[in-house]
Order: sequence, then structure tokens, then C-alpha cells
Amino acid sequence: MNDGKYKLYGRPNSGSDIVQMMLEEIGSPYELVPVGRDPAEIAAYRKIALTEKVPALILPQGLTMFESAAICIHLAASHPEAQLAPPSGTVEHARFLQWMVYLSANLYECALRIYYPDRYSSAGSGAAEGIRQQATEDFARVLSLLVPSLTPFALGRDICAVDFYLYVLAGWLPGGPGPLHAKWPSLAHHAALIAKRPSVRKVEAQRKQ
Ligand SMILES: N[C@@H](CCC(=O)N[C@@H](CS)C(=O)NCC(=O)O)C(=O)O
Repeated sequence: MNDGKYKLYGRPNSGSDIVQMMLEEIGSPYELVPVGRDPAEIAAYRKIALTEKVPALILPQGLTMFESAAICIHLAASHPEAQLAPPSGTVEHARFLQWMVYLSANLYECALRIYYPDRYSSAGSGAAEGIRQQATEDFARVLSLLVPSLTPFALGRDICAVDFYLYVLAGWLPGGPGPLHAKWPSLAHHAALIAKRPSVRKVEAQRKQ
């Protein structure tokens, strides 16, 4: 057991922000553990999360989970009272799963190509600029498939985990999401709605400290 508390491993401005927003929405007690970038800290962290990536979440039952979308889906299922996902087995839940996996597999992946381009070619840093440019174009193309569903949230009138996931990831466009908001007013409106949530305000205020 883990004192009945969640333990979230993360870094400001990373995928752990999404999980922290989920935990704030749920209102469960949790401990936030910062993961540094020096090799000794990463080596120690490897014993917690096999992938060495953040976020990782230790559940109150003791299991350690990694993969941000899986963590969010699990949190939504474990705390139905927070209404972060439609009821399991419904058509709405099918759409929920679709967009969670879509964002994780596609938009998050574009962001990783933007921020770690040298990992995507054996040419190393020589190819980095081209990879970053392609990933930035892909980022907008990936988003363009989800934007028409924003009415105002990804599943319609009710907010769910997809909305927090989308909000955080869209904010990772280098220079900020301004150009995306100018192109898609519905995305700008969506971001404004999410930014007002106390959970989001708290996480964003903390990461500025
Ligand atoms: N698919 C993973 C991706 C996690 C990931 O790449 N996290 C980034 C931060 S947003 C990270 O840990 N980067 C450090 C690195 O790759 O060295 C997830 O959704 O959790």
C-alpha cells in the first residue's frame, strides 16, 4: 500500500501536468515527486518507471503505472464521481477512448519529435531541423482532425479527460498555441474554458514557482 495516496512523478511543463490536473479534479490526496534530469536521478527513476519518462503514477494499491493516457483513463474509471469519462461500455465512452489514444499516439508523438528531433535520425543533430519542421506541420494536421468535434468540449457539452489532455498538449507548440487559436476559434474557446478550471489554475500556478 502507499498510504492511500497517489504518488505522481513528473516535471513542470510535461505530461505529468495532465495527470496532476486529473488528480486535482478528482480531489484525491497525492504527493508530487519532481524527477530531475541528471544521470544519477534518471538511473534511480528507472527503478520506478521502466521507460524513464514522466509521468509515472504510484497507485494507492502500490502498482506503478506509466503512459499518460493509460493513467488518465485509469483515474477516470477509478473515480466515476469526478465525471472525467462517460460510463464504460457506452458509445460516448468509445469516442472518449478513441480521442485519448489518438492524442497520445499522434499529438504527443509529434511533440516528442519537435523537442527531441535528434532521436529520430541516425544523422543526429544534422537532421534535427528538418525533423522539427515536419513534426510542427504534423502537429497542426493531427489537431485538425479533432478540432471539428469541439462543441465546446471534445465530447460535446460535458468536459472529460480528453479536454485536459488536449489543452496541455496544444500548449506545447513552440512559442505557444497562439497561431493554433487564431486558426481555430473553437480551439481558443476550448482553451479558455479549460484554463478557468481551478484544477488547471492550481497546476499552472505551481509550475511557475
Ligand atoms: N508516451 C509517453 C511519453 C512520455 C514522455 O516522453 N515524457 C517526456 C516529458 S513530456 C519525457 O519524459 N521526456 C524525457 C526524455 O525523453 O528524455 C506518455 O504518454 O507518458
